[in-house]
Amino acid sequence: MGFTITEKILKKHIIDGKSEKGKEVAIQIDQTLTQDATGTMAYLQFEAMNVQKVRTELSVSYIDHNTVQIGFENADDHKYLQSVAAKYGIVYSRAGNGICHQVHLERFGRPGKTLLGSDSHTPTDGGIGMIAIGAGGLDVAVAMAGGPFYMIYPKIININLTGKLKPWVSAKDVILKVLEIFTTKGNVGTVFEYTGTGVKTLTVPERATITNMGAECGVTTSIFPSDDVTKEFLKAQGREKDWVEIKPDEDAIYDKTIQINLNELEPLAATPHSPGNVKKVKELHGTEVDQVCLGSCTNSSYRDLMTVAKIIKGKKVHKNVSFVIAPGSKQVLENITKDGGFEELLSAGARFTENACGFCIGNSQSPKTGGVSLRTSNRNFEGRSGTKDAQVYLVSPETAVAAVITGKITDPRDLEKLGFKYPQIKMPKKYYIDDSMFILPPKDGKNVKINRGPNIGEPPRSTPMPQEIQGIVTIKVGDKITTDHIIPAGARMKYRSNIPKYSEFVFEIIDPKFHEKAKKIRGTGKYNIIVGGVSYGQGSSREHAAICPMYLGVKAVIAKSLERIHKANLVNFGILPLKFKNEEDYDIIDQNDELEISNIITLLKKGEKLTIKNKTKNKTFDTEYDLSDREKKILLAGGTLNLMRGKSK
Ligand code: MIC
Ligand code: SF4
Repeated sequence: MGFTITEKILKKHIIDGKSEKGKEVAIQIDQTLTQDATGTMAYLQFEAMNVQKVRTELSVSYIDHNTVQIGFENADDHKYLQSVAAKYGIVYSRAGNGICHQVHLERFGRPGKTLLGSDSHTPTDGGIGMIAIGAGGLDVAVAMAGGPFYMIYPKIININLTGKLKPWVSAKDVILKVLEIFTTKGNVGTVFEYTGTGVKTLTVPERATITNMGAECGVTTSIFPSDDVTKEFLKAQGREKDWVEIKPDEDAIYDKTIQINLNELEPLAATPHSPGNVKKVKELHGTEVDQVCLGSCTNSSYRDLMTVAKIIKGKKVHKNVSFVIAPGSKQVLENITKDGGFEELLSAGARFTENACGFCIGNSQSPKTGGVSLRTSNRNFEGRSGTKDAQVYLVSPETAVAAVITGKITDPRDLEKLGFKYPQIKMPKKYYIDDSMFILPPKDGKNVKINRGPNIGEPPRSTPMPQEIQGIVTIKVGDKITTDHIIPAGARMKYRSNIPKYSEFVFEIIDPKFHEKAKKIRGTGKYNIIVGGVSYGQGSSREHAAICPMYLGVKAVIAKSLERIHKANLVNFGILPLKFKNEEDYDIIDQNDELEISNIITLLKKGEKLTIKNKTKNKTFDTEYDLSDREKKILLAGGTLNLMRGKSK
């Protein structure tokens, strides 16, 4: 029996556990990446592990999220991160060098290796044939300290691509098609593996757009083969030696195969407020547009920006549209500048922002009240743009530029009727490369002093799991609650290193009084309990969506289903993640109900179901949990840091 690409790479990295679908395995991590918004907490936790130096082949600390720097907080974080990188042997990518995923793909991604990143879009590097997984900062800290990463041995779904994309249709439309098929829920514990004759028609950055947004389906990761196209890309990056061929065996067995004929795809858009609300662009035709944003880690490559530059060349941005561009990296910006694209975009009226996450995370370029914004990024959750009632659509660069020109949502194929030709962009044979924005660590960082500004606190710890939880349902939420709902980013993100302050914003967009209520309840000796619907904790990997609730005294989450990264973060911070055994029981709980969960330690150890008493309604209901023995130990100890401290005593 042959092997899939995923199996081939995992086989070489599994250090504990059996390759049995649905079972937990421990894998060795070759590379890690962090970004500044999750990184500070990850390194504070790493410091608490008392390790002299990172034990990975490569660890990179990127500054790309909080680069707006209003107030001292972000700059303090950056200095802290720079000093930690020097001390512990980590490469530091300075603010301005670009978005972690784009830069990592360009300069460090290696086929056949494993990458763990404290950002949910780490699977971007699956486009170069890596097993690249997003995780909470604490899991990345453990990997940097040489520990394994624990994952569920995945189901592998084969997405077989045939044909070739037609003009005006691009990689974003492929992943939007995948989102239409698989939606944003129900894909936990799965890997998407792309194969087929269509693969060779896609460049590495196009493949990376597809693997990047697999995160929106909630899969563990997505991966492409490493082939001649990969080799060409690495060669153009001056890294041909990093290439190895990886392809599935002819007789590889997949759990399921779906076919996508690239020829048959047409321009698609994700409509407000979920990446899974996919419609044909032609159905949205004519909607007036206020803003178009090109960039983010999804569509900010040389090819994306040059395509738009060549289409808009000689034209001007429509008078009602604000056209914002955030290039993915300094390398992209320098290359489009050398090849004339920058000038074409600038003279058309584009507003260039930093090579950073910027608009995508809502810390700048918020649209006007009720504004329609077309973005090439990957998430359009309500409020994420910084404007609660903004209508954000996710589209390809081609659909984006069509709106820039016409001022309306326009099927880009219609541009031909207006005399536009679809440009064929040649990928550079050799990129202009300047690595001067990376600061390499000294050989021996022992004497480096860590910079700690006043914004940098201690990583908080949880308390051991009690035998009994007497709690109040502080909030009951519906389906598809994202980590952006739980703890917003945007302007609030500057408090990432200050948990007491950041905690004031838990559930801000649903119930701004949540934190006051939660503190009051905890003050009475009771715990807070969150009740959620399907796919609770979608989206970002931010472990603050567990740390801040923990800080406010949340001890259990009961939901219809939980997303992978968030569930792991809950465990890491000692919060019990439970699922309703019968989904209908969700309906017999109301906000403010008092619940009692008894015999927790005893039943967890035995692996038996937990029956919860709703004291307010005088009813009971059963819950279940997917927890390995390792996760149970973490929960009982009150989180990973407590467990590690206990072990090292
Ligand atoms: C996101 O796209 O939501 C983020 C901001 O990159 C997050 C990480 C974070 O919250 O810092 C992610 O995707 O994990
Ligand atoms: Fe940055 Fe947006 Fe990508 Fe997250 S999704 S890493 S905020 S560009």
